[in-house]
Amino acid sequence: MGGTVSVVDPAPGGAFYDIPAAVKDASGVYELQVKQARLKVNGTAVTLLTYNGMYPGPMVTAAKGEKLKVRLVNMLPKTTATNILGHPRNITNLHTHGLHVSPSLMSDNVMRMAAPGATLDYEYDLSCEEPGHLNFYHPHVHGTVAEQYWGGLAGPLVIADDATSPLAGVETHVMMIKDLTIASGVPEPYTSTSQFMHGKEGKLVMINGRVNPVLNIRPGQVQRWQIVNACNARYLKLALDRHTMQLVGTDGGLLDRPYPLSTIILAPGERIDVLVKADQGGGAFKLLSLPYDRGGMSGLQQITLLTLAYSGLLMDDRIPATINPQAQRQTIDLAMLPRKQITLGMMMGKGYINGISFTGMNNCYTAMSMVGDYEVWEVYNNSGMDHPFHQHVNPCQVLSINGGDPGYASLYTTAPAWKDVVNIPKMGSATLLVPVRDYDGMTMFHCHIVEHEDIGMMGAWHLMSGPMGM
Ligand SMILES: [Cu+2]
Repeated sequence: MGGTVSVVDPAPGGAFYDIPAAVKDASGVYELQVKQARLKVNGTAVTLLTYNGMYPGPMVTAAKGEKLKVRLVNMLPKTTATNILGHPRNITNLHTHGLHVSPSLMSDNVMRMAAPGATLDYEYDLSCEEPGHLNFYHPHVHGTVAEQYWGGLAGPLVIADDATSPLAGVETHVMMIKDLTIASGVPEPYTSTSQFMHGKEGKLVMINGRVNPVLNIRPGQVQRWQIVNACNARYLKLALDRHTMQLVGTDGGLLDRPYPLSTIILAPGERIDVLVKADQGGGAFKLLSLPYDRGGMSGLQQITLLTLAYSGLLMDDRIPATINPQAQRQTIDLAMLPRKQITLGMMMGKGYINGISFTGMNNCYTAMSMVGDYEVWEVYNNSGMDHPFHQHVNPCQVLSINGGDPGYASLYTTAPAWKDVVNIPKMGSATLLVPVRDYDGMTMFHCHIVEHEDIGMMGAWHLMSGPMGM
């Protein structure tokens, strides 16, 4: 849209809220109960969809090599109601966004669904995961993702650091950034297909469910912030007043070293892991989301997300020079690799991938890949709006981006970053190197403006093992 920037600068709120850890039961299972809960958000009572009555959901932590077990209990009321897209309400499931795990059976299998009253047991083999990797969980039932996610269903999922990691002792805060508009005590309902075309952006933009919380930092201290953009459609362009953010991790895990940045774009579904050093002596500083034109209809906003307040005794923390020496850009001859062209489109209230609007696994564009191959994916955006392209199971590295923000393109085409969400700029494109590793089965890729996923901007991805596989 462009034009005038509106400034959203709420007064500093209460103390920063760290999301409580989920608790395992006696058999080592995390139980996530999906239920409605009446909560106060920014002083207003609202009935949200929650995991265990919490907004955002509790923090699930696990370690590389573990078997992570989650029991999802759907305690939403039984209903015959459908949403305006015609999909039955209150059916849900769990997607572990970012985990490199099997898409089959009891693992990250988004084809399973739980009706109200039903339970789904999940078990994830984390042998191929990355230490220090920031992920999150949310529902993935086609046609109702946007409403359930907007209604509150999302929580962090963190893979623990190695004990020897230079980040292991650093004070760490997980930040789920999520927006919401409250209307008559509920999340503002979807009333038109144009809301699915634009994607909802909320009037409240919150960190861990709080408006402009105050986070204390000691002068000279280094803190680690693990940040998730869990908004439906809102792009964030983060900047911390008078401070440099040192990027140490992205969607797929930790980088080789810190990358100093004054601003960084975080599209819906993307994550970053940053170090912040309190090197300004004293004072209070705003974490802002700067205006970003994604081509939607929401206009340009500058939003104060958090206030960083210096307090306490002086420290002399250092930013580590190296973080994860294993992180590398893949150097592979691209000439012989299989190539795929994937074109994202929008028309008349529907989203498309290669001309097909997803309505089910038997009616969608299906990409087929051999486990063990590296592939080059050319992803094109034929619309006037940015789309954050998300693929399950296998993260990629970005080879090139045409269009959009030059800083975003230069960062992700040079750093050894693994990505499961890549912003494809309006009328632009990106080329991705996709290793198809470890797991066969059926999974998906889609736009992570979740409204676009619900109206069909999703495809199936058949990971096949065979003579060349595994
Ligand atoms: Cu989209």
